[in-house]
Amino acid sequence: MKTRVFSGMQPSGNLHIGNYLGALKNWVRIQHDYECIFCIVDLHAITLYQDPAELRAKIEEIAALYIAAGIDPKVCSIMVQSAVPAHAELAWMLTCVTPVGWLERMTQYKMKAAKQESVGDGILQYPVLMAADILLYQAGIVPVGEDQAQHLELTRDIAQRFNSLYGDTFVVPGTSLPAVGARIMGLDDPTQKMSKSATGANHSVALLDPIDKIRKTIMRATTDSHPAVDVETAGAGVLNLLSIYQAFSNASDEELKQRFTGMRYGDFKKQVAEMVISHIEPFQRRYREITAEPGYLAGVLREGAERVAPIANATVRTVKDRMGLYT
Ligand code: ATP
Ligand code: LTN
Repeated sequence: MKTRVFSGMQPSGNLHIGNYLGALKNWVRIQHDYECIFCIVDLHAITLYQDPAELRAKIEEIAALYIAAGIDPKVCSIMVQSAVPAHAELAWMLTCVTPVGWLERMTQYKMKAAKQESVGDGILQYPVLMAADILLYQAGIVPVGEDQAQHLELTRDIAQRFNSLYGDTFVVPGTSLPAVGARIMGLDDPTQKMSKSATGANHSVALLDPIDKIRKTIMRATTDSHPAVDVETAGAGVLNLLSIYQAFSNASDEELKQRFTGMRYGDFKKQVAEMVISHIEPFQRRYREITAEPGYLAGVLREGAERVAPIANATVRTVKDRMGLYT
């Protein structure tokens, strides 16, 4: 049997080049080597308030972007988390074996909680639901960006704790981070991770941004006070642009050095912008084709859920049995 891969994104904003380079690009690369399930994690998105109409539209938008970026729905299962109730069911059972201290230690929880006056329980439970997503399918590989590495360690801890309490039940999954692009930083502030929920006008390049806007955002990216590129001494802003160029082009470190050393920032940024645009333009073309076909996405998502639900239901049945619940 092929190793199973599971990963997902929240339909909570506009997918950006960080999401693409940190995760989606890797999914496309490995889709033929494993049995892949790519999820749109709407139950995670509602841990922060989402406008219902916008959320519904975003779910199909993300599915269309997965396909536009190169995921083949005939080869992989593309599905919406809330369409398979086993995700929420297993999350409760895992909650009951998870010490609250493990959850309170999560960096992302601490950051999100610090921004809120009243902290919803969903923010704390978020990584348990993520563990359920993965363990439900006995996934061996989880390709994500670096910000999710801590949540995956927690997933392994939860799986091991369950296995030691109730007997071997779950595959303990591994993390798969890309060598370049695992953590793309904000273009307006290279000390902050590029994020869907950040609001600054020049923060990110979204996959559906107009081409002109992409060019402008990259040309305005924060750099440093040096006049020209020096790969050895570059500050965070220039390093971020170099990573973006390298991740899109698959250029080696040596090629990058030769191409850019001594180049003035304006010319350098132009080349980065053109590299990004040369990849994003075809995504946008395919996105328009996919969304113009009535009923196509709904069909892909229905089929995806139908394909994976039996796997998820079988795991829930085993877990209930192991825990002594009524089956
Ligand atoms: P939000 O800001 O709403 O939390 P996000 O931009 O972090 O959203 P997610 O849906 O949480 O996006 O993440 C989807 C995938 O993209 C995950 O695998 C995550 O690790 C990856 N990812 C997110 N941001 C980046 C980034 N800046 N660089 C590389 N990978 C990223
Ligand atoms: N928390 C992840 C999204 C996510 C996920 C998953 C990723 C939810 N469930 C399972 C991999 C596997 C994030 O990127 N914010």
